[in-house]
Formats: sequence, C-alpha cells, structure tokens
Amino acid sequence: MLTEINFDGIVGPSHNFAGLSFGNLAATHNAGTTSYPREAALQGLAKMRVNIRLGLAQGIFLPHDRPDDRWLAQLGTDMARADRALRANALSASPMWAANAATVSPAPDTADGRCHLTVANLVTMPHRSHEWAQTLAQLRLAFADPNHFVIHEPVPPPFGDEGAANHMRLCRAHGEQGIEVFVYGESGGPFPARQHREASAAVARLHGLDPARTLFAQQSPEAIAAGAFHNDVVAVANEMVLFAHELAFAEPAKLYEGLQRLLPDIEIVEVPASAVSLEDAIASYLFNAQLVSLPDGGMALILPEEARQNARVWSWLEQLVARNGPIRSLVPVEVRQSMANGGGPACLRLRVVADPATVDPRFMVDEDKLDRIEAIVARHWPQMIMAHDLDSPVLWADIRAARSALLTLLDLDCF
Ligand code: SUG
Repeated sequence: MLTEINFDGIVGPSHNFAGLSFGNLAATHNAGTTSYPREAALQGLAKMRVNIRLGLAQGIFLPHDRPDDRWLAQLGTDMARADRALRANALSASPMWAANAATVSPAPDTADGRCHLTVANLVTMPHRSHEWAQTLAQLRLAFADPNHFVIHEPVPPPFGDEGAANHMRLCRAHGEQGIEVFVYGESGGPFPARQHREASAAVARLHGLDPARTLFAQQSPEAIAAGAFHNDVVAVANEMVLFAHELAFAEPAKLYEGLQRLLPDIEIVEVPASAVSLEDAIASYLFNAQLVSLPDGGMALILPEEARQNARVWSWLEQLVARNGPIRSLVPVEVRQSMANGGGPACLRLRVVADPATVDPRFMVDEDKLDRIEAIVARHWPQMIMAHDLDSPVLWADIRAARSALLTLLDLDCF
C-alpha cells in the first residue's frame, strides 16, 4: 500500500546560529545569537507527534556526524587548526532540513516502477555542500530494498541541486501516477539562485520520468531577492492542490496552464500579494507548511506558529479554511529554533511515497519510540550553544557523544 511518509530530520546536537546562509534572512538576522539545541530537537520531535496523531506515517533521518572531520581532512585541516569559518561550516546541523536531502519520484511516476531518490548536492553553500556523503549513506540504509528503491548519487557540480525543496508533485492520490514540477532559479537579485535548471533536468532523466508529465518552472527572481531561497518558502503542493504565492514563479500563467492541461480538476490556491506581501509570506513561512491529506478526507496545513501570529496571514488562512475547499484545518506547530535558521515545518521533512513495510523499520517512528528519543535528547543534547562555544573542544566531544547515544538507542551505530 503506497502511502506518503514524512521523514523528519532530527535536529542535531550542534544546532547553532553561525549565519552561514547568504540569502536566508532569518539565518542572517540571528547570526551570532545563542542557540538551544535541546529545545530545537524537542520541538521537532513534538511536530512529528502532531503528524502521528493526525494519522500520518512518520519516519526519521539522523543527525550527521559533527564536526565533519572527513570534510576538514579533505581540505587538509582539522578542528584544532581550522579557522573559525571552516569550523562553523564543519559543525552545522543543517541536515535537519530533510527537504533538502534528496528529490523523490515515487514508483508510479518512474519508468521502472521503483521509487527513485537523488541525493541533493547542495553545492551553493559550503556548510551544506558536505552533507551529501552522509545523506547518501543514510538513504542507502533506510531504503535498501532494490526491488522498491533506487538511490542516485548527487548530480555533479557546478549544477546546484537543493532536493525536494524545489520540487512538487501533483496527483489524484499519492499512490497514482503524478505530475512532477521542478522549480529552478536563474537569478535572485543580490542572492544566489540555488537550484540550477540543468540539475533539475538531470534528476528528471535519472528518475526515468515521462517528459510529457514533467514540468519545469522558473522561480521568480523577485521571490529569491525577497528571501525565498527555496521554492518551498513560497509554494507547496499536495495531491490535487497547489498552494502558492502570486509571486512564487517567474511565469505563473504558463505553469498553471501546463498543470491544468495535465490535471484538469487541479485546485490552484494562489495568495495575492495584495493580501499577503512576499515579506509577510517569508517572515511567517505560511507556505513552508506541510500540506497533508488526512486519513478521513480533506487536507490540513501544518504551519509554523509564526503564521498564526501575523494577523494578515492568519485572517487570510481563516478565510481559506471557511471556504469549504480542500484545505479544512490549520495546525500551528512550534519550531521556533529551526525557524530562526530559516527552516519551517516543511523544511524539516522529506516526503517519500512508499509502502512503509518496504522501509528499514529503524527509520520509522511511533509515539513510543518518540518518547525514547526525547529522553536521549533531554539527557544528552547541549542546552545552549553560544557563539564562542563553537571553538570549544569540549563542545565538539559532547556533540559527538550525544549523537552516538541516539544511534545506539536506534540500533543504528553503523551509520
Ligand atoms: O539552507 N539554513 C538552511 C535552511 C533550509 C531550509 N530548507 C528549506 N527551505 N527546504 C539553508 O539556508 C542556516 C545555517 C546557519 O546559518 O548556520 C541554514 O543552513
């Protein structure tokens, strides 16, 4: 039975605010402030619990080994000798944003009838560019069954690929053949466009997608310049619904026309800039929501608390729900620590449509397992990290020990 499974990245013990992401306004704004890794991880785990209580299948991805000594060794250095910038890049907990782990094409869309995953190369940002090796190792463990999954190595640089954050899928039901939409950037004013068209095209080819059911759309340079470094900051799709800001795409009419031709009863919910400005959309992250199909029908938007606190955003959303359309409920969640680095509820998860029975069970969670993970986090995750702590060998050792305790609990020491 094919189901949508949300795999959330567990926030790693090194979560900190080093301000490494140019073009990500929240991360830049919070650079140098104190982070709270324990609270961050507990917030993420609580979000997973919300999903489970809504009746959804839930999986996890693990924090990567930090500091990333292998990467530093490739650069001819180590934590003791590296400068502050390299140290921060080696310590980043950015793998928590699982939406950037890979692009996923479920089995019904691919030529060989298997689910294809291509690991994102994330080459635009140094701290993210070294994630791919451990992501690849992890996906090979979680989706090891070759009858059901194909894992591809990242697209080679210089073509930047940011994974599912720049990819959307529309379909009648998750288990049926869908339309895949790849959203690439060309320019973004002062900020980099992270997703390269050539990378999107490569992923579509590698996954064996039907070109007639694959669309490519350009991200609007205006949205990138306003701080929407990924498409999932201004648009989200689920089954027959596309929920997007008016200024998300460079040529929205062309994209909508393509979608309507392939899926005539698609529901496009476009939020006009006159109701919610790009600035409000980016500050509140209303589109960085998990738009999910509930088991008893209808869809819910799992969105950040910040969306409820913005009066213009919340009143627009309340009107949307009152309309009796497909989006029936709003579920705010508290992921403030991740939000402060520019990662909302949707950034924290990778959607994989698969039969949960074909996934390595160590990567699936229920409430009992979440209880046990929470206990490890409460016991081992640093309570806070101040900017100068990033230079402390004691912190580096604590971070490694904390992750190791989690891996032991999950019987995943091999990772
Ligand atoms: O790549 N932040 C991440 C946020 C990723 C959000 N993901 C999605 N939109 N899918 C990024 O900009 C901040 C790290 C730092 O500054 O330490 C960071 O990497």
